Amino acid sequence: MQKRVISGIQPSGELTLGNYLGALRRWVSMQDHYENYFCIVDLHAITEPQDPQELRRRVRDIAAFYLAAGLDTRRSVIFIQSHIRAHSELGWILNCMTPMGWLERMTQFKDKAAKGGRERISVGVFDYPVLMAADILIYQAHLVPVGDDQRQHVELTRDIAIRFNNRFGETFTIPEAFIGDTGARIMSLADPTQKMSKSTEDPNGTITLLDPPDLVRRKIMRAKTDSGSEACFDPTRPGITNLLEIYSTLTGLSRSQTEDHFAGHGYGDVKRELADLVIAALEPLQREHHRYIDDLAALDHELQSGSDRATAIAERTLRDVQEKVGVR
Ligand code: ATP
Ligand code: LTN
Repeated sequence: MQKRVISGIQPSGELTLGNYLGALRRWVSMQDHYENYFCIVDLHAITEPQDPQELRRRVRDIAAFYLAAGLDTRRSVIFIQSHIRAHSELGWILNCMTPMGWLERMTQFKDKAAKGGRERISVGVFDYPVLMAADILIYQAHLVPVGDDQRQHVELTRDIAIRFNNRFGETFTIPEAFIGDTGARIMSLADPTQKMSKSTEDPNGTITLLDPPDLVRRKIMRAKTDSGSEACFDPTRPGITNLLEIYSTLTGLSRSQTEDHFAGHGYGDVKRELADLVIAALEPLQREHHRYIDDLAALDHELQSGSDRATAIAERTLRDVQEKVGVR
């Protein structure tokens, strides 16, 4: 039996190069070896305020990118999280078994609480990891391919599953985070100490998957680097390190091969070559994306059939959990 894989992206902004390298591109490469579930986690996106129309548009936009990047509905179940009610229902049951202290230790929550203030951020932000645990556990997934920022959430999912199994008997598969050696943490081009992220306010730091070539080039040429000149991976020089990291992830070269490639070249050369590389990588993605967006009826049809397949599996787990807990 093939192992099961589940992952998802929030429709909280335009997809970024970080989402592509840390998540989407890896999913595509794993597709043949696993039984795959990939969703668009709209219920997670609404933990922050979203415009309803814009949210609906982005869900389809991301679905189009899933397909454009090469996810194939014959090999992967592609669906929208909110279409499967069982995620929310399992989420509630898991809420009742998760100590608040566990959630208070989540760095994503702590960061958001520090920035937004506890009076402003929603309970959803606090509870976010429990819904994510439900997403994962409901499919009895073995592996969760994500970027480095999600490692702690997958650990929490394991803790929740182990605790449930101990109390009610073997119920959930204990999942593992599956994080790449490269590309797991692409940093902002404007502030390389911060993660590149789709909901950030600084557009110069983020390359989105729909950026036209001239904009990609401009952002990369203006990327913040230090005053050094030698192109090498060095944690004290996060700007150039980030550019080299993107380069090595896209080319498949190791870090030392990347340094050898740029030996004797300055930062300007790295930026020029990287810009060409990123533009070339985005071109087919953008072309295919347009093709899927041009036929929304076909896209919706694919999403509907993904929901049907996902529902069948999710309902089975939910029923088992409800019976064990005594609410069925
Ligand atoms: P937001 O800004 O709304 O938090 P995000 O851009 O961080 O969004 P998510 O939807 O939270 O994206 O994450 C989707 C997937 O992309 C996750 O697997 C996450 O780990 C990965 N990912 C996000 N940003 C990066 C990044 N900068 N580098 C590598 N992987 C990333
Ligand atoms: N929190 C994740 C998105 C997410 C997810 C999931 C990832 C929600 N549910 C289930 C993997 C499996 C993030 O990437 N920000």
